[in-house]
Amino acid sequence: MADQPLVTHIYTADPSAHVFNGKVYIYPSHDVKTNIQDNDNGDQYAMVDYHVLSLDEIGGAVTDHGEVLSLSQIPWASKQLWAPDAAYKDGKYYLYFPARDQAGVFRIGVAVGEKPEGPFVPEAQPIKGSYSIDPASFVDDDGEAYLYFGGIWGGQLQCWSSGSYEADKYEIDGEKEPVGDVPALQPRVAKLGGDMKSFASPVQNLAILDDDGRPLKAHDHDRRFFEAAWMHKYSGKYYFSYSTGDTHFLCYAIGDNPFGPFTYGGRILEPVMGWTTHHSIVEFKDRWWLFYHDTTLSGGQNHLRCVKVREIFYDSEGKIRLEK
Ligand code: FUB
Repeated sequence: MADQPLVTHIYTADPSAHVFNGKVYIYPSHDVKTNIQDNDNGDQYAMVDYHVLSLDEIGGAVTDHGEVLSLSQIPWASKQLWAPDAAYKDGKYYLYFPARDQAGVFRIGVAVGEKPEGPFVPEAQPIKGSYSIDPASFVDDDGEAYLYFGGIWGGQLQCWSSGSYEADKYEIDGEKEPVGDVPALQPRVAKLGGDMKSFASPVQNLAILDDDGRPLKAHDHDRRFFEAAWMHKYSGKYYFSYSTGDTHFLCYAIGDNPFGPFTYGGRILEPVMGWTTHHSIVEFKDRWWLFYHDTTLSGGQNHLRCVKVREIFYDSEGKIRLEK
């Protein structure tokens, strides 16, 4: 199982794993071939639908439930169905997904299903107040739900520093994000409403602090947030994990509540084959699992990735380890 793609009949990426009804369900991106050359805008990630995968056992057979939502069904979206996530509440399943709207601006949509494997019916409009990419939902033990999101460069988070969209915010200075000894861009979080289809709080910045309590700096590309948010809870603590993008690490930070602040905790995974790295963390049958992707199945083509899984462990201080 270790280091083997979960499926090889399609290319998959950005795996968001959840346990529903005693099974592991994976909500991945469905990568497709394209002639678009790789660029920093991510235009080569030209995905047009979603599939859902499920497993009864880690290491067992993987079921592909087929296409559960396609771009053609989403009235507001123009292209690029990027990393999705799913949540369950009160008998319904919610698929959260980013896509560019008709103006080319990334927004986050939601689609509703009766079963974890879909199909999912999209809302006519994106979530009001949403922007950028990589939604990660988190339903806390008290039933309150949150949506984490954001991704810089192609994911456009840098365009939202002022709260409204500025297409060329940093490119004016020939940069793509803040530089130097200033705070790095921060991921976003909002509380989800009881309908799971709207924000019930203002969108907030999520602070990731160093050991001295200062926000991570823009120059700190080994640790600053880039994209691929995930939230899980372990031993009463909130773990916010993410990709550092151009330095290709998966990192995590620990906090005492879903809004943070979070203190940088370390790396989960070193760079994999391929530019992007993305993940989710889930407990299944009393063991903890890291779902991630790389490009081994396509021989290293950045936009043709494959989802994998490996076990992770926590040491006595709550640090995440790849080995016991
Ligand atoms: O799959 C498209 C984008 O690549 C995702 O949204 C990012 O997290 C990166 O994995």
